[in-house]
Amino acid sequence: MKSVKFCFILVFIFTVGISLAIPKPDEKEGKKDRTLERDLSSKEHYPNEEHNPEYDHEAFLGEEAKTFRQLSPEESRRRLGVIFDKIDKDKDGSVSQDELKEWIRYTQSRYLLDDVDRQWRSYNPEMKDKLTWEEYKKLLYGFMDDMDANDLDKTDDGPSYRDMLQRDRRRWSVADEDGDDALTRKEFMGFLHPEEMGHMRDIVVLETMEDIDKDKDGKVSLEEYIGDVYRGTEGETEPEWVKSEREQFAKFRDKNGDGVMDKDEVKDWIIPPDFDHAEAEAHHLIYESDADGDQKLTKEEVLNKYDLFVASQATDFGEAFSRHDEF
Ligand SMILES: [Ca+2]
Ligand SMILES: [Ca+2]
Ligand SMILES: [Ca+2]
Ligand SMILES: [Ca+2]
Repeated sequence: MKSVKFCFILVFIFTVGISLAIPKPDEKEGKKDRTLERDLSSKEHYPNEEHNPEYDHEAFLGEEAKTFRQLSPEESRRRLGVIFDKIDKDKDGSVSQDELKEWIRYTQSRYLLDDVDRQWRSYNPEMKDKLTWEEYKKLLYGFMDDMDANDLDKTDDGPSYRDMLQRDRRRWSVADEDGDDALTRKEFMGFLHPEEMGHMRDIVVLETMEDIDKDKDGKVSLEEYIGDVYRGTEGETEPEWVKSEREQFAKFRDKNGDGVMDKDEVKDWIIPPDFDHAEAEAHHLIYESDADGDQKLTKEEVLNKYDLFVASQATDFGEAFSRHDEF
């Protein structure tokens, strides 16, 4: 009985714990991406130099992009028209780059807030004002009480349970702005999404350093940098993307050219200071659809390019017309 419970808890830890509490690098075809500036989509915008429409759909609609994939072109366009009116905040009949940028930001923050909401409910089902460290620890790490000390320190190539607990503890303390050892929902958001909160960024850099800096000299060498994303087997030729990562390191990551990345260089890498994804995406969408070149989009211009903004199912009409949710 005990082992069944233990297995369950392990599964819980691995699915909930690791995916929620510990920052999980995105996997792109086996390649980790540690950049924490939140991308607008889990899809790459230009995979193999070709434009990926799904990137734009997710940037523009967030989670709702999935719903649009089920719609007929007619219904997809109709809903896009409704969205256009929402984006046009000043109601002048056209969408400016700023209005579009604000919309994309709103889409992204809605996704974030939904995620925090979901997790807050699951850790705090009674919806109390605060979640204490003891409550959180019991829920996520309570199983450790029954474990053998040796197992707690087992690393199998990743952090041990004890490491994970200590790391969570430290992150919790930084997220706990008023120092009462309990997190409000807002503080909990910083704990879950540290990349979103200015005061959490140093801890994100520190955690990343700890992951990558295997020899613990406080610097990330080229070997450590590559080792984080790629482990070649003996005799295997290095894939192209690993070669290009090596060049990236020399050209962009190691800014002062001393052969290693220090803490500031790691910070510039994972939290790029001046790239505004929402701005870039708004610019891209206008560039692609602004037929008369006045830097603003009319509803007609948007609808003419509806497949750039939203997806639709090209052929299946019948099913789509039976849907009447939320619009
Ligand atoms: Ca407008
Ligand atoms: Ca607090
Ligand atoms: Ca090192
Ligand atoms: Ca350097």
